[in-house]
Amino acid sequence: MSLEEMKDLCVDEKCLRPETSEVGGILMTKLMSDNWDKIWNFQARPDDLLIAAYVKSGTTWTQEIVDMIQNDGDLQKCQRANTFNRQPFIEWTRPPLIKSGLDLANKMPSPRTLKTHLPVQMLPPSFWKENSKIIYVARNAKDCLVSSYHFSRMNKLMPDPGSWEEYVETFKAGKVLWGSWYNHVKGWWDAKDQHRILYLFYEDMKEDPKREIQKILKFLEKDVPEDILNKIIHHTSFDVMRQNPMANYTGLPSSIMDHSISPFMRRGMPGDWKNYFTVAQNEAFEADYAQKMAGSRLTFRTEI
Ligand code: PPS
Repeated sequence: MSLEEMKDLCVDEKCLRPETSEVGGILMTKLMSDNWDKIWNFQARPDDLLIAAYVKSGTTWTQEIVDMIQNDGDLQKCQRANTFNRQPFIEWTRPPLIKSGLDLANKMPSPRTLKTHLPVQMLPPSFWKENSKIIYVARNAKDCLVSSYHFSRMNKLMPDPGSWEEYVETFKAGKVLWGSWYNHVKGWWDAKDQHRILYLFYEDMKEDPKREIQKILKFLEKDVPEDILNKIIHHTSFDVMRQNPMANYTGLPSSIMDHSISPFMRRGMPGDWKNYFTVAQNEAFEADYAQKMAGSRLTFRTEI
């Protein structure tokens, strides 16, 4: 479908700010929950690679790194399509604007790389049965919150976030699409030693992309020469990806994602939460965080 055709389809306000409903206590768009049986019964393959993350945790960044690795640093090959068409987002659908991730994945020849934001308990069981490799990326809660607040403002396929103050409470209560951040990062953390899961942190990737890309290479059992590794680091840096129309979501019509409200590639920096949280909001957030994360050995850096 051409961009012009997509624009015409998007004039219909009904496609914007979707209805939501819950599956297993997790908020989803109604389109996702109506499609849940198909999502749950999705057939993974043993050579699938799944990139899993809570929303706004560095999914697209990891997708680009993986695609560059799989294509040995060939930029042209990585420009073949938008991120969401290169690596199907299995649970997402918004017909007729965005092709169903399931349909795309089902038609894709192996080996496939797929994306999900599902919490671990909602992952289609075939991924466990087939023992597919999974890369999970986690990002500290406060930066995730800030990023998803701005994303929800600019992306009309997300529920309206309301005011900043309202959104802080909505996030803490986990009443956002794909559910609670706290349960998501803990759930995948607890699963990581029982399955083929590489658990990465956004802050580590920012601090030392070379080290983290090398972890991905090892996990994928790939090796690339030093010059290709440096090319991958450069091409997947925030400043370069921000200019890459195949990774920065500017290919979608502005009636869907309005980058003038807030660009998809917005700030890309750990610690940006300090520009938004008041002292009182931060104190309340920390107290609530300590309760929700009590008993977990999982720790995050909120700045680097
Ligand atoms: S989504 O829509 O949930 O899939 O979003 P996701 O890709 O997980 O997260 C988007 C945030 O990641 C930032 N980003 C990057 N940061 C550093 N380096 C690179 N290369 C990079 N690519 C994307 C993006 O800017 C969003 O974060 P914020 O804080 O909003 O800038």
